[in-house]
Amino acid sequence: MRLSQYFIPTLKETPAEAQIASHRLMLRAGMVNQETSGIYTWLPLGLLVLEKIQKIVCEEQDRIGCHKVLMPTIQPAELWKKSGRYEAYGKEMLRITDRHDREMLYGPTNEEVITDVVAQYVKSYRALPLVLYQIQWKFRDEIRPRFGVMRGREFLMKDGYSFDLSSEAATETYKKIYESYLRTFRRMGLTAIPVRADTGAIGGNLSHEFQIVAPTGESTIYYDGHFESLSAEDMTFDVASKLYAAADEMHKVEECPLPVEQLKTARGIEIGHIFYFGTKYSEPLGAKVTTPDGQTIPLEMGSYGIGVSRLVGAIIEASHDDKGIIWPESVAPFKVGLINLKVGDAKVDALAEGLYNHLSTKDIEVLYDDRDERAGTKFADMDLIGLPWQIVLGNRTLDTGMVELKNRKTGEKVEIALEQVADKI
Ligand code: 5CA
Repeated sequence: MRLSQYFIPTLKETPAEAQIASHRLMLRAGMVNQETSGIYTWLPLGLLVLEKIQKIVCEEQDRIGCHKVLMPTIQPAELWKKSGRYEAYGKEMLRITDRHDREMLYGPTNEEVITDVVAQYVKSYRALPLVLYQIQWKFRDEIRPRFGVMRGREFLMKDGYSFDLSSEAATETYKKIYESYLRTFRRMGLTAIPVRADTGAIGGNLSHEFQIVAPTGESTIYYDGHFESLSAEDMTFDVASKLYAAADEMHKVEECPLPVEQLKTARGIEIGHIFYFGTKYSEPLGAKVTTPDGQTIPLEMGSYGIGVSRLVGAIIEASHDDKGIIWPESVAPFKVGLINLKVGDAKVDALAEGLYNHLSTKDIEVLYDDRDERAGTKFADMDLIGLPWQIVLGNRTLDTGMVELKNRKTGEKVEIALEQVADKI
């Protein structure tokens, strides 16, 4: 992509309303625009990151055999009256009336809709286990939307729903998804700590939140210091769930078994939340199947959320410096920023164009700064946008055939022959 033709409305000034780094950086880097409290337009650069995150989430869901669907954002109130949540959900639910005076709502979550679908089509144990998921916008009229996309009112969630015959089978599914979540977050450069949690408005008896440690997190978490020494391979359900880790509300109501020196307390950002709630929805919504011995019983269910749009902010909280964002390669909007310091010089332009085309044919995503701007502006913008690699071409490239290759994360710069830079990346 050529920056001169692109749409990245970067800001020089730090927006006054933004209290935390990720919110400031997302506004300054031109990733989102706030329309009204907690509601955002995703601009091109922000959308690229949002899409990369979605792709990783889908790949990991598909890998463990979940099936993708797409449910509507607008739901009939009737289903929520059946489950008993229509009144209970309170003011956080955006209620809508259609032209025929029918009560509708903008979905804050989708247990009712998916259970209704499964109730209609799944009649036998042979169809089980079944996990359906979607990535869809949700609306929650949060009392205090804040921190940009981290606590929005309209936000993008991956929500998955599992259906099993027995509570043992449902627990196995829960474990499988728990482990898949750790892998999903790791691919985005995040180490998530699964903490036991309250089930809140979703309900049920087993629940974990996936938290990343960040000073700006909204939750307080308590966990065993041994978590920090667990390697990725050790992070299985059986190992991790034996270590003490609890979210605030949970920690208050139970005995903490750890000696104080082993207990860590930190602020955390909740990037995912999973629930096992048995027949809470299947019973009232009539999702029942026949068992091998001919009985008819309600399905055992769980639900599994990932805050897809929140993750964009969370990744920035975990990875930035005073110059800007530092994208992990897996979610970076482009892999490389190509900076031409001599725009207008026919020879340097030709070299830069050549490299831009070469990188593009190798499927390396490049943002080419071909603007006629001062070097300082170009460097500052590229650091702000935070692409993993920067390549700088200028007078020296003409003299020596060398370009400068900079790693955004380490700051390390090397001189390298122009022909070799694509391979190096
Ligand atoms: N039905 C279940 C799981 S499918 C559910 O709704 N779970 S949840 O309420 O915990 O939400 C799932 C995830 O969405 C959270 O872990 C969080 O990462 C994200 N999330 C929740 N509220 C917001 C919000 N206001 N803004 C941005 N992300 C949010």
